[in-house]
Amino acid sequence: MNFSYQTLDATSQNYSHNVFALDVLEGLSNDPKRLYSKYFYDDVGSKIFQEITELPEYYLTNCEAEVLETHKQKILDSIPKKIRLIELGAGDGRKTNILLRHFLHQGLDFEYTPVDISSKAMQILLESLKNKFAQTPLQVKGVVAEYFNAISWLAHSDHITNLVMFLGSNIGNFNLNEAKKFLRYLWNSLNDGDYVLIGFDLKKDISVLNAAYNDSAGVTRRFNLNILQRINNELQANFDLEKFTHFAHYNVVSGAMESWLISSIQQDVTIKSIHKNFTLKAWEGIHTEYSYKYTFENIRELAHDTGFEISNIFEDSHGYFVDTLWKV
Ligand code: AVJ
Repeated sequence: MNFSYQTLDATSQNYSHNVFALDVLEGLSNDPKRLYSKYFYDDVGSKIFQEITELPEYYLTNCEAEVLETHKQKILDSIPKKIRLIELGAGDGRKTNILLRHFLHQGLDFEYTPVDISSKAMQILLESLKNKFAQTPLQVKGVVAEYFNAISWLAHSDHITNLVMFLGSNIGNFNLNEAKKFLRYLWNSLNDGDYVLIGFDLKKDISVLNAAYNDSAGVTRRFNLNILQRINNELQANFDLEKFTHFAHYNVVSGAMESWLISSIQQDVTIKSIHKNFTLKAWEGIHTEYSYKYTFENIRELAHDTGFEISNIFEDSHGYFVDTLWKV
């Protein structure tokens, strides 16, 4: 058993701090105002997201766990006996444990490389893996980085077949163009014969979608508001969080759940670290997230347009969620 992690340079404190400030400046200057959803995942936000995955309304995590549990052997049968398992946006690794345990049990020769944007989340993940896999030969080499940086870093590696996992419908945060850009970049960084396992949340009954992003315990509201708290903390701003409403709805045209924070009053916000003031009008919204939903046809088109070949589609019993195995 061997566990370690490294932080890629580009995510080091100073650099990411400036980029955060610039992205906030650009986003709040936009009409409508917007913030990038990747900024949800500071240490606090990663923890709140983990709470979301345990909500009864947030079906995605349980459905995907069911998919992985049901199809773990088929996934294993589809890949070589020696691989490197890379997971983008690993989070707390709860679903991945299903595969790790099965792969170890069946004697797959592999090393696990979780990638996450939050170093705290990475530390917690390594701790939990240490506890769960103490008696096993599991090798873990984590990377704290954003997706694109991680991919270009991983491109340097060779010889061994990669299986890149991008689970949980993380891809849903990208619009179609961003998803294509990301997948082409991934395709180009990988080698012939490498695999990608991607989770997609399927288009479904709107009431199921709405409930998942408007949970009754208000955890998603806290998750959404945390992005403003983060700006208050890190960029010395003064958003009045109490005066914001969490609003999430399905956009039929784009096929995405959209999350907004809507100010119920006019607010003059000062962001000291970038010397900027912004005015939010009463009932003005800040867009914070897209969670795109897919049909099978959307998925086939996406794979086709980015160079991949779909080798398998694994669906849960509700028809809510799929994990799809793609080949380079
Ligand atoms: C982690 C991006 C898959 O979009 O469903 C959960 C994040 N946002 N509730 C999603 C999220 C609100 C989640 N992903």
